[in-house]
Amino acid sequence: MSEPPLHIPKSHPRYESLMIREKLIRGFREGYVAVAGLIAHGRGECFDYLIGERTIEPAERAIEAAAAALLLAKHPVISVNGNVAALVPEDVVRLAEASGALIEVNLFYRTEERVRKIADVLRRCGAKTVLGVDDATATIPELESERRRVSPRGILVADVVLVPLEDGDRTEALRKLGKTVIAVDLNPLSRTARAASITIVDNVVRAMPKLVNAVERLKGKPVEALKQLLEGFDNNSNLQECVKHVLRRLDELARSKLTLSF
Ligand code: PTJ
Repeated sequence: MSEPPLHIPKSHPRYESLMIREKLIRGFREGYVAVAGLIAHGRGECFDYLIGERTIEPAERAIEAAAAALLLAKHPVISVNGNVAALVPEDVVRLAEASGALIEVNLFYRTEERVRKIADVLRRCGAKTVLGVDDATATIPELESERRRVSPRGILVADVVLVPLEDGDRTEALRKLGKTVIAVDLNPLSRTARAASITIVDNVVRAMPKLVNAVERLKGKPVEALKQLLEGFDNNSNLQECVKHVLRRLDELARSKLTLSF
């Protein structure tokens, strides 16, 4: 905790990845990223290495379907936790504006202090309304974790919920309530990835700006075209494609020279 913030030279070969880490460390020091959020990020980084640290084609297709789902929704909600607030707060606000979704803070390791700090981060990025702060008075049935506390104006009545970076239990509970759940998760094998209606297997830092662009691009399209996009998407085969991508990539890597030359 007493370490000074790291100065990362731009020439560092892993500059971008280290900068992302720094955002989470700063959020942790400022008291709104959970300790487990740092562990979760490490797991995410590992899967990002496996997919090649880029948005793969199945993820592009999931982003299109997710944009269509958000635009077709009557009451879309973007759920924000500590990691999302540290990594992509501006994109959350842009996506809410572009899609008409409400923003709600919903935490696994819920403390009122963290909730308030996350709401402040979002407000500083331009969010006008942040639910789940003083109004997390409703509960999601069958869910025992702190994530069960939701806003009666937000997740409780939402038909589509975007849960970037999630732990699996709530996704399952939301699906059981008949909601469409969009997840962003680098691990195609996680419970969240497998329980969601649409899983974007990508890093949230790449996926969120792409999702904003897709919503802006698809906004003027006729409802029928959006429905077709959504109905043509199959999450199971999309996840299979993601796993096949990793298999192919590892197979190619296993046949190539892995050591670096200097
Ligand atoms: O802020 P809180 O209290 O709500 O807590 C948030 C965490 C993330 C700690 C909580 O939801 C949690 O414990 O999540 P898990 O169960 O560790 O799951 C996180 C998932 O996100 C894992 O499958 C990771 O692979 C994945 N992940 C981590 N970083 C990224 C990611 N997916 C996309 N982009 C990332 N940057």
